[in-house]
Amino acid sequence: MTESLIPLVARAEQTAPDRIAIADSAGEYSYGQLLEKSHAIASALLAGRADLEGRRVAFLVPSSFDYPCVQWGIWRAGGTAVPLCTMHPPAEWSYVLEDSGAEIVVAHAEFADKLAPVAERLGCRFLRCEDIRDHALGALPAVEADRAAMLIYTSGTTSKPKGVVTTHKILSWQIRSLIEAWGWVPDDRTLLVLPLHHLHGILNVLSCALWAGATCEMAPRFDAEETWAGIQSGRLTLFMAVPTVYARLVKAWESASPGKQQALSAACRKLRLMVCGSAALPVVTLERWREISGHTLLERYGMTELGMALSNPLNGARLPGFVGQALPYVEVRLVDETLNAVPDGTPGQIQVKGPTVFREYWQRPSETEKAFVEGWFKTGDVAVRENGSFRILGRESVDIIKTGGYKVSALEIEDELRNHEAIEQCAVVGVEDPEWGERVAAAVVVKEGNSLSLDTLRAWAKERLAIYKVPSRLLILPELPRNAMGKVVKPELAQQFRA
Ligand code: MCA
Ligand code: AMP
Repeated sequence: MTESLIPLVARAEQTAPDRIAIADSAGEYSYGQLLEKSHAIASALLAGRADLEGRRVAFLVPSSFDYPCVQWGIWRAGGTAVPLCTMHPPAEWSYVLEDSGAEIVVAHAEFADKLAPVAERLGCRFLRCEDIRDHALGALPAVEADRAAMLIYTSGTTSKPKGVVTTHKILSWQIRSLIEAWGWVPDDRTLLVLPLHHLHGILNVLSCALWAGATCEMAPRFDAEETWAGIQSGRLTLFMAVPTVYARLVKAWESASPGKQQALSAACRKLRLMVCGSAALPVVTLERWREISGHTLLERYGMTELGMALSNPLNGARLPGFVGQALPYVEVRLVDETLNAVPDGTPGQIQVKGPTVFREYWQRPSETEKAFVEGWFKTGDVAVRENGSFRILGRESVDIIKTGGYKVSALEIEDELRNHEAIEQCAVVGVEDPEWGERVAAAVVVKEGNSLSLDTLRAWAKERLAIYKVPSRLLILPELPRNAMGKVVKPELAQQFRA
């Protein structure tokens, strides 16, 4: 058979077929099995066609061996993979299916009954994982590396999430950069505890492991006790997560008996690397983790549009509060409003260029155009460089909130809350929190004669929004603080929550 043009698949074809690629709660699966199952799924998706020609295929599969089988199956059939989130309510799935124009939807048995009506309403072809994973192997198209591989939805300064289009070539540069920087080898074994509708889990953990010919253990979701058990197994060499996960692991360690604490700490020392990112790692968490595990977490900075851009070194000093330097194949500049490079010690916007940068926002040409200047992607994040290392200071927009490592848009949440029958006006802000980084906080003016509690608002919002977008703080105010132009003064509102 001819070698796949999809770089990640081609790597697997060169890996010994009996090497273990994935371990999940049901067992262990080799690279050979991954190639065979993804071929079977690709054949079922094609259903007699020669090539899906970039058609979007959405899939809802929990973190398990089935996930890469379906993802690669979509790729090998020539489709664009659109991952859906297992925790999302149907309203969020519906938005992604509609916006991406998904033609086919694949669901794992656990979610099929909930997703089928959404897919059918939108006229998508609906397939159950168990019906396609053993399909007869057919001919596969030649899928060039320039073809779209993934559409990942990310919130931004617009109300609704946008689809970030990454090609196979871009994804392969994003992977190569991390393989080189963090020294992935075939003997590595990692544990994936992150959701698989975002890049951190998809790229840094799953795809890097599979590129390296290493093994990825896939947990269905993060659980502090089970993650500690994974670390204690002595099998792992690498672990990557968001700051909230490390904060939870610290909490679980602190509630263990002294004997258990000692055993857990000793187990951490068997790992060669522990990485943290997706949101600012509080220095207190870094230090507490160092006391517990003996590891200085390697903090890095990334974005759905870029993969990873900045990283502390694998070998060499990792500075608390800093995210290090540009990764291989990534160019990074810090500029002021006039696009002049700022000197060391002066804040500027992070802008990024290189083969790892995404192609476009799906069907949003003007948003794509606005996101770049002189060929550089404008991250909207502000940083300073000190002694050659970058320190993130924050974001230019108050409307972007990072909570539990998830980026959410205050505008999207406000738009949804305005549909609540008791809400007259509302404004959403992020409020600092030691566990979540930031919490989603809503200030509301209720309509006359109505009342609203946090519990009723949360129950209502959970039907419409992802759990991490649902406000966990509520302030009922007689009026919102506004400036002379009538615009809500969000910093003042955030201050009221802090008070
Ligand atoms: C859930 N809860 C929250 C939040 N999320 N409360 C406040 N803020 C939140 N963000 C509440 C739920 O409502 C629930 O309460 C209770 O917490 C437990 O919910 P659960 O879903 O079980 O939480 P969890 O599973 O423990 O979630 C914690 C988590 C998760 C594992 C840290 O948030 C997570 O997986 N985060 C990672 C996200 C990620 O991968 N981001 C990467 C984006 P109740 O019971 O009352 O309802 S990619 C990126 O950022 C770039 C590329 C990069 O640089 O990596
Ligand atoms: P996302 O759009 O979900 O990919 O989130 C990307 C955003 O997460 C970046 O633009 C940053 O604001 C934030 N981020 C990622 N890593 C870090 C980090 N190490 N420190 C601070 N912020 C980070």
